[in-house]
Parts: sequence; structure tokens; C-alpha cells
Amino acid sequence: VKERVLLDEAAINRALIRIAHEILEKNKGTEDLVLIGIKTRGIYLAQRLRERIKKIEGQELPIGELDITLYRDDLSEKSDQPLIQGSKIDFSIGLKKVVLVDDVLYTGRTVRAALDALIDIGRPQLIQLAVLIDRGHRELPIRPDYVGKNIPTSKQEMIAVQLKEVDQKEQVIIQQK
Ligand code: 3GP
Ligand code: 5GP
Ligand code: MG
Repeated sequence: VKERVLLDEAAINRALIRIAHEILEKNKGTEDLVLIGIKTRGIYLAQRLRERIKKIEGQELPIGELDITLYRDDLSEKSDQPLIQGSKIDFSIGLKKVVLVDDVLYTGRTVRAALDALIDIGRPQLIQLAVLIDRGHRELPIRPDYVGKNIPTSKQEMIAVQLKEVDQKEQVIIQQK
């Protein structure tokens, strides 16, 4: 398999520091802010943003989790329906500014499902989206507010986001399927 490193550990770190600053700038601080990570790696990225924001502002944001998986196992079949498997959000999102966090944004279907799930449990003041990688190929009118890196991809390519917590490695690579 051909692969190429897009972001190394230092680059991931810098991107997350920048996004933390952008979140604080756009929202004028931490008031009413909450973070919600999407399933595996989005959750770890949300935790890191929370750490960063705490270092900058001294405030620890509430953090929640959404578990969204495809109805079928075949990852390459993008017609699959994303389904909410569960959520762990033990605070009210009513009137909050919610920042959704995911590793890769592709068709936008996962985020759409996440928006549905959030709107079912409360009425946030607003919802923003932060992703480490935007690989293009949107199929819905969804765009991120904060992006680590835009990577134009072909549909045959795959982005692997590897984080220490799950992969014992810290890098983003692109591979040919
Ligand atoms: P994640 O749970 O950390 O987001 O979907 C299971 C994992 O497979 C995901 O990890 C995701 O990063 C990875 N993955 C790689 N390519 C794809 C893809 O095309 N679609 C989906 N849904 N996941 C993919
Ligand atoms: P979407 O629903 O926007 O098509 O895809 C977003 C979700 O699928 C993200 O949660 C992401 O984990 C996963 N995904 C889609 N394409 C890729 C990819 O190339 N690499 C990785 N790591 N995840 C992907
Ligand atoms: Mg993901």
C-alpha cells in the first residue's frame, strides 16, 4: 500500500493549538461553550482541545460524546446510512454553543446524523464544527468552522488519523485503497 505522511505529531499539535485559539476568538471566550466529540477519534481530539483551552483560558469545558456508525460494515460503501449508536452527554445543551469535533469530514452524512441527535436532546444557541481533516466530496450542505488541514482527495484514497490513545502513533497519513 502506498502511503504518505500529511501531518506528523508536531503538525497535529500546532493545528489543535490554532483551532483552540480560533474557537475562543470566534466565541469571545468560553462562556456557554461545550465540546462534543464524535465516536472514536473525534472524542480524543475534543479532549485535547479542552486541554488546550484550559491552558489558554483556565476554564475546563464540559465534554460529551456521540457514537455514530454506519449501518453497514463496508467503509468504502458511502451510500450507507450513519446511525446514532449512543451518546454520553451528561449536561444540558440548551442555549449552549456546541462545538462538534470529528477527525475527518467527507460526505457530511455523519455530521448530519450528529446534528439530528443534538437537536433531539435540546436547543443549542448554535452548533459549530471542528475537524482535523477536510477531505472534500461533500454530499450535503455542511461545512466546517474550524479545519486542521484541507486535503483534496480522490474517492479511492483514505486518510488514516492515528492518535496515541488508540493507535500508539501520532500522525495523519494518506493511503491508496
Ligand atoms: P473513527 O471512529 O476514529 O472516526 O469508521 C471506523 C473508523 O474507520 C473511523 O475511525 C474512521 O477514521 C475510519 N475510516 C477510514 N475511512 C473511512 C471511511 O471512508 N468512512 C468511515 N465511516 N470511516 C472511515
Ligand atoms: P462522512 O460522514 O462525512 O462521509 O464521513 C465522516 C466520518 O467518516 C468521519 O467520522 C470519519 O471518521 C470517517 N471517514 C470518512 N472518510 C474517511 C477517511 O478517509 N479517513 C478516515 N480516517 N475517516 C474517514
Ligand atoms: Mg471519525
